[in-house]
Amino acid sequence: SYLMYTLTGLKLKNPTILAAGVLGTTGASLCRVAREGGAGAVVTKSIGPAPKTGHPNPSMIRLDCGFLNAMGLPNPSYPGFLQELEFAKENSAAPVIASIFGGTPSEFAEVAEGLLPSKPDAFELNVSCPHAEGYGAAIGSNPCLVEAVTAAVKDVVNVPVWVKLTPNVADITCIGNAAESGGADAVVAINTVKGMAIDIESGFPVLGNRSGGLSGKAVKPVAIKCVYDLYTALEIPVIGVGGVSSWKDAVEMMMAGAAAVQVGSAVYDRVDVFSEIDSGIEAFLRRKGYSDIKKIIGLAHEVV
Ligand code: RRO
Repeated sequence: SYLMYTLTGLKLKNPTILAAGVLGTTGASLCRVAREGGAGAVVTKSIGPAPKTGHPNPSMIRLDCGFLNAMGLPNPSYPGFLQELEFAKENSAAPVIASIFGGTPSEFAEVAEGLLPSKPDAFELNVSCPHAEGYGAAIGSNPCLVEAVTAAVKDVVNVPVWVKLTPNVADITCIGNAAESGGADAVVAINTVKGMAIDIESGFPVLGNRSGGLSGKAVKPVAIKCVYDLYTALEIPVIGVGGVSSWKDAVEMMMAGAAAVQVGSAVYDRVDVFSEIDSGIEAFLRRKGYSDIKKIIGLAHEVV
């Protein structure tokens, strides 16, 4: 098929991947996204070193332009997730990537090692949650820490390691370079954009945590710019994520430089968004006379 290719050593049947967080908390839902949804790969909800209940409700709000969330990294910790990951690995129609987080390089390594028995196809290091005291952007905005976290995980695993970046920094390419120096096999851009919404009748911020991360349509141009800049700055592949809900969005992200695209918010409206995007990309390639998908990756950089 037009869409098959290899990404950081993983064979994918298409370039559309389930983003971390969305429908990624159980093995069964990951499998559903792979089979019914048609995703080329699936990423889990981020898993950490200790169980966390997350932030108080409401923790996710639908806005006109996307979603605002402050889930607060709810997860059962790596021992509690092993069975789910194992189920996903045994039954998924596509590669399964374990998203992990920690507060230090050694905690990241501990979580990665702890999940290895379930044989994830790759790891995605979440150094970019915008509202996670000590866990998220505190690490992801510090190049030295990003390099150390990446190197610590690379040291203990033999599968590809992707590093998910935050857009809430002055220059995302510095952080991307740090991940590459640490040995990352790919970067993923972007995690959510810091945001807030206030209910004017009560005067209260709408999220239980007051502020959180914005995703969906509103963030697509931010993601496109980040991917475009990272494509120029790095040698490793850039995986694009942020506001993709149609094949046109996916093609745009790939032209910016994305080697593959992740879909998050749009999955809440329809799990088969992956198949829909893939058919659209395939028809576009055919119409434009491109023999395979690699022809459009970074195309926007060639136009003078
Ligand atoms: O769980 C969350 O609140 C969360 C995470 Br870990 C993340 O990486 N990004 C996000 O928007 N929310």
